[in-house]
Amino acid sequence: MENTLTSLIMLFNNNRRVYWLLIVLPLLTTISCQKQRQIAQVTPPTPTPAMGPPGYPPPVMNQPYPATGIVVLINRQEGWIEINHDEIKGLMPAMQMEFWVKDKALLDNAKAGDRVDFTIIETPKGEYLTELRRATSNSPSP
Ligand SMILES: [Cu+2]
Repeated sequence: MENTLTSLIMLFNNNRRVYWLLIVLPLLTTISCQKQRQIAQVTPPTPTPAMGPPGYPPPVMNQPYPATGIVVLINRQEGWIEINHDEIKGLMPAMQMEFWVKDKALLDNAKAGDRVDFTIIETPKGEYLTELRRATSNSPSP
């Protein structure tokens, strides 16, 4: 074990490429995951991974994560909403992505272009949006 550690440290010291790999590989994985998500829009939520994105802890199951963002697209028929969201503290950095909603009626609370407050819950079966409302503050009034 200690030998492995020592050789790892040596590798780090001697080879700056390893740093690159450590930085670039997770980034690439994240990007390709996002692409897959966009292509496979009709697939139900994938199980929540045990690990969070780079720099984030593993998601806590069944804990509500409050979030904010701007609605990009709503698919009432399939029951998902695409949101350009700000950082969700403790869960993920800012990005544009789709969320499956627990209840399709939630989708009547907003339309594309709205700034929204919403809540995300992680379950072993996937990630769901459980609350959605138009933001009261910071919203450019129409
Ligand atoms: Cu996200």
